Amino acid sequence: MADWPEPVVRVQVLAESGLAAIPHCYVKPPCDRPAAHELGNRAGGGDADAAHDPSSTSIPVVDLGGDDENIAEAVASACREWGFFQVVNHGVRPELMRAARDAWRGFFRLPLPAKQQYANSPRTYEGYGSRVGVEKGAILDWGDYYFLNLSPEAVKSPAKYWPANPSNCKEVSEEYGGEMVRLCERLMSVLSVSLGLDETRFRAAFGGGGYGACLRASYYPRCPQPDLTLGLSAHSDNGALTVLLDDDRVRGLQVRRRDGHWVTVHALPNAFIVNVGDQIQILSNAMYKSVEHRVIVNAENERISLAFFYNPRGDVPISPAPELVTPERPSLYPPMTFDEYRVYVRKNGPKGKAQLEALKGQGGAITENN
Ligand SMILES: O=C(O)CCC(=O)C(=O)O
Repeated sequence: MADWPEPVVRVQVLAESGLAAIPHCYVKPPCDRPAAHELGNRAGGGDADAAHDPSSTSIPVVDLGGDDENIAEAVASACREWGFFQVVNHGVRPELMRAARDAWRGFFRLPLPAKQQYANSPRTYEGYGSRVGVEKGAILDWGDYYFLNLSPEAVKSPAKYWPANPSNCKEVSEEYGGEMVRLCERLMSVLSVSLGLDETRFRAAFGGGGYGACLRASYYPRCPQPDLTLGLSAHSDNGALTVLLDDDRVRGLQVRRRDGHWVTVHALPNAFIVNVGDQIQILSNAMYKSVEHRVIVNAENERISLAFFYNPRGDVPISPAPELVTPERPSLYPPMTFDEYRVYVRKNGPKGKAQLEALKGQGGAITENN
């Protein structure tokens, strides 16, 4: 996996060329395209999707400023119903949230050559990228991104991957990452307690303090045919927890509700969107499920988001917590390390939840053929 199977085209360059029709390699099969009523939503404007889709509701809001029992109950209910929730009163300064978003917006606004020097490869994904997965001829997503490892120190992205411009990008991203770790550690305690376990249980199972942390800044340019494509295909997140800072102006994230409908997330001002990843599904023996989500794009506005991924230590085998395994609910997943799991998922690119489902009932480790 040393290089991409085809020349990489920056979606931003395509979008800025003013083309009227998107190239064929971005056209999704009809079953994966957004429905017309889903494309009418813009933050700051009316609630077009709610108006057209009477079943539209948004993900639950959890107030982290409340009392511990209420927080645990709200998180349990959100995880069972949605696998997604928004947090408010989370303690992260709004100025830092704004600065992080602005720094990455600044990066994507640089001229192409300034960005190209950070072009990534499928070996580590670190840097400026425009695709996930190395399948030749794959249908691609309408978005560019920047990916960085923040932690642990041993795998932290080397200096050459940190954009020198905007000049505060590294400093702000590191400070932001530190706040995200603090928030995720709190959420991990809440998740443990919400399943009747000791508050340290989840963190211990994921390797104690040796967590991994990554940041993905996604940039979704304007798209002349948003009805034919997606900014990011349906997927669940492969790690433990994801904390997303949404664009403050433009919506795009959609979550697949239990009835199969896609619901567009309306982020509250200064809220974070949290979702559980595949590793929590495995550890909780599917009491909490990682939920598919995707991104729609639009013709009028670009959109930016910052996803922070809190992951288990790479070399610790993860399997359902014995306390959550019973004769009626046997262990659903074989032990596997997060490093093995990540290689397996990245090789195939976003495939909804098919990859995690394929592991159910398997007795052994992941192989290249899974
Ligand atoms: O841009 C978004 O809203 C979602 C990003 C996401 O799902 C991801 O990076 O995994």
